[in-house]
Amino acid sequence: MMSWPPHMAPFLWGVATSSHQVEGNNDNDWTEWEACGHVPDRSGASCLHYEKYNQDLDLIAQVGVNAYRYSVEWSRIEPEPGQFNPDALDHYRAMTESVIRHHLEPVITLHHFTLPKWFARQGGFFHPRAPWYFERYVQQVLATLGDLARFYITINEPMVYAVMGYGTGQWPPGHKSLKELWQIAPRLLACHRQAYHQIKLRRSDAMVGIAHHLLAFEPYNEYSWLDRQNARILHYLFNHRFIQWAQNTQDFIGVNYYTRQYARHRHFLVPVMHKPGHLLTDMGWEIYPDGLEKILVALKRFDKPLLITENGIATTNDGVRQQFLLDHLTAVSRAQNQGVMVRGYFYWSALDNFEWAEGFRPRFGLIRVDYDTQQRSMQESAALYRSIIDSNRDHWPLNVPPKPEQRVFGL
Ligand code: IFM
Repeated sequence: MMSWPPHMAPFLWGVATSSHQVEGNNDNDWTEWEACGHVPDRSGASCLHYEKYNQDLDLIAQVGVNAYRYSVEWSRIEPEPGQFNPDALDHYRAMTESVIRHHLEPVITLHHFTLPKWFARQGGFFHPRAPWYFERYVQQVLATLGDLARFYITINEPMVYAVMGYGTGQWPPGHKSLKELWQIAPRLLACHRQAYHQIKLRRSDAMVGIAHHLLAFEPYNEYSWLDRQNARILHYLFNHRFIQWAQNTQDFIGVNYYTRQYARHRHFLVPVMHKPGHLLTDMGWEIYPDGLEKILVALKRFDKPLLITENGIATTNDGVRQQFLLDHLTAVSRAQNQGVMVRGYFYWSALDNFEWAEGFRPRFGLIRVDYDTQQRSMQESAALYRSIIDSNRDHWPLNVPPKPEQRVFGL
């Protein structure tokens, strides 16, 4: 098994964002999609993180984390094919230097859903030369950031990208095609592999992985054999298949976990979001911490270090967020007690941000953003996160749950 770098902090405690969701003023396939009225809001200025990153990093450092996961925006770096924008590259270098000055380990995502318009117009990842285009872009990023950053996530949530863009058509390019849904995943894998080797070539000690969105699939009716089989198939196709394919080109497995969905044989391969009566987030997702433990334990078979690259909740009730954080970290600690090698946890998200087809309504941030004034304010959950981190810096496995009487949440 690939060992974790010994010079690393024992556990990466982090927060995460992605370029298009926070930067503001991007110009990519998503801004085109927004302009066509497919989604309720346009990302517009968003959080102006592109300009305000120093101020945001001051706040992020106050949360007590030792790592920051963010993405670099391909459309800024390569606005026209083969033309690399030195200003954008300088920007990400300056930002990464600032991340390090704030005593944060940079964890850099190379593709987080958005594409340069020229690449999208040529078919995006379906272009026959897509792996080569992606590799050329990654080369530029590594030439700029390779000496500063060790951790890279090549692709964020390949299966979500496939389903939303080519299955349900809710995201660009808006296709609803079973054939394309089936074919896009191997294309993404080819790009990942090419990027993986390119990164290793430039920095042999780099830690490279993919951030996978993993859902806790369970049978709608646990007494139905057909529902149980349907759940197993979904679990394989959505959760494990890509990980298995990438087994030899991943130094860690990135886990983005949010919720459970139910498999029903009457809706083959189309899961039901939740059952009546469940406590839901502002995304309409069930809160299900046990699912995280199950997902982590099921990943033991891949024998790789795990980074929880995203876990968080959209809510305007910060008490619920605090409970969510505690319950999910407790689930992580239960998984660790079963021998699962979790090496980091990143809360999604550092800041409130542009939530794709849901626009600005869902509030995921530990730091609240007033979009009219661009004022930031720390949520109380940020202080709770800090206290958990402070008491677990060198603790293995995590010792998360405070005594029950200390739990005060506005539920
Ligand atoms: O906001 C997204 C993020 O871009 C990818 N993972 C899930 C988050 C919440 O939906």
